[in-house]
Amino acid sequence: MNNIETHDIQGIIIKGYASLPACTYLLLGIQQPQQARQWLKQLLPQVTPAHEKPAQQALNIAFTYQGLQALGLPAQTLDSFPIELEDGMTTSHKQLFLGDFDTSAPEHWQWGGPGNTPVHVLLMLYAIDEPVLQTLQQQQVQQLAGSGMVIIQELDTTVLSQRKEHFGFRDGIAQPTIEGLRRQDAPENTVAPGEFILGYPNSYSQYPDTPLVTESANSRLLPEATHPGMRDLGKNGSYLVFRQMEQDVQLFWEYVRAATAEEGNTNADEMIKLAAKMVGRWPSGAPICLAPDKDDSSMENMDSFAYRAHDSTGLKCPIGSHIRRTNPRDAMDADLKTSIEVSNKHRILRRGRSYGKPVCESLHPNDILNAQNFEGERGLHFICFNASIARQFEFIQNAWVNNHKLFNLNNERDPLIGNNHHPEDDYKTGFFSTPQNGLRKRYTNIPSFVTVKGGAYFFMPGLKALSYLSAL
Ligand code: N7H
Repeated sequence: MNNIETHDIQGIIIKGYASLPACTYLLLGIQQPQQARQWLKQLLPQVTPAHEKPAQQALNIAFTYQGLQALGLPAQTLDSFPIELEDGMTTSHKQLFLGDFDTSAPEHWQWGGPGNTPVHVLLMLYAIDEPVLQTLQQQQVQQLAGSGMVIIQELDTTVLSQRKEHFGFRDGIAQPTIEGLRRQDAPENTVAPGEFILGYPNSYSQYPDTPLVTESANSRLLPEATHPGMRDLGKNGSYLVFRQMEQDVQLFWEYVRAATAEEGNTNADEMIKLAAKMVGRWPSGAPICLAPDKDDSSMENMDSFAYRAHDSTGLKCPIGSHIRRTNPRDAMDADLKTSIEVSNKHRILRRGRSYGKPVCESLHPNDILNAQNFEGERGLHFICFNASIARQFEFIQNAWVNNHKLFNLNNERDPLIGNNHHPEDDYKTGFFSTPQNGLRKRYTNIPSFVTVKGGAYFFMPGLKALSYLSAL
């Protein structure tokens, strides 16, 4: 079994901090490298490692490529990071790859876009409640004053009832279990640690590529690399993907209401069923392939299911639904074992939080539709970890979410988060089909329910690597 060094891994990679519901993200820029390194040095004891179970608060930190550069990391080391980190999310190639067009185009972003102040550091603050968070945030803001750093944005988050996100669906249920940690899970959901944490074998039984530094007095605290004379800066680190995604809750529920209305009258059951088919789970969280007819809250945390045996054609959970696209499990076009192996080479650890005021407290679909006030921005600060941004997050986004021919579907993208504004398309709305016994039913003119408002790729170093960076 792998000896996973949880004392050197930052906590948020391995834990979701469910017991710390209050959270804020600070986006920072480095102005004075020397002072910034000094700031980082005094921050080190406050960084939460993964072996701790923080009762009151937690703090984690990550850097963009430009941030590592601004901190003073030598070019040779910067060159050993993957090209995805250097390119970021906003080159024209990445725009095509991720599907960020029209209102989601990087030129409209609130942060991380070409017209915004470059983001260097992401400081993640978690607390047991709002007052503790406020104190932690104030302390951090004070420590940042005169530190050679500038606060670019403070991104707040919101706790929604019953672990729901703004559309009204329970979230954060399906997560891969990291092999070698104490939690046991079914083999098909147990994934090699090197898929998420650098320095451990991945699903190919290989060590992920890792950034390297030359041997020096400072780098001697880092583990030896396989290359002679080099040290491993990546060990116990991970890559963090951040996308701020605004959700148009009214547009979503109005669409499914109108699409299922009978002679102009709302059919609440059919409306919720169509929404659940788009997600692949009912609002309670119950997987629609196990509860095909109606919601069943006794299955709200159920994640032990697959598609091939009971739902190979998508009669229950449509092939184009959000969860079937983002993790096809055993339903890839291959034998069962290979299918699970292939799906598991594209898993991510999701760690995001919602932001903005909910349209209503209960987040029940009927209450959402009757809500009085839809003003204001709300959405998901989507955050995930992976050891290869290209093979994991970008693959999911490009080859599955935005692939309009996935599994022989025709002109369909992810109904929730797919981008329907691809410049090569002559249609600017989406399609979604629900297979039926007989003819499939095809929904048309699906607008974009989600708009990307910001984003960046970050490297979250291990604790020893943080210490090395602070002494550059
Ligand atoms: Fe998704 N949603 O609220 O509808 N997602 N997601 N996601 N997502 C999932 O299983 C949602 C986004 C994945 O293993 C659920 O925990 C929303 C991006 C993956 O079965 C719900 C947004 C990407 C899974 C949502 C959003 C993914 C998943 C079901 C943006 C990656 C697990 C609850 C605003 C590119 C699939 C659960 C599995 C589940 C929603 C974004 C990926 C309810 C609103 C950008 C891998």
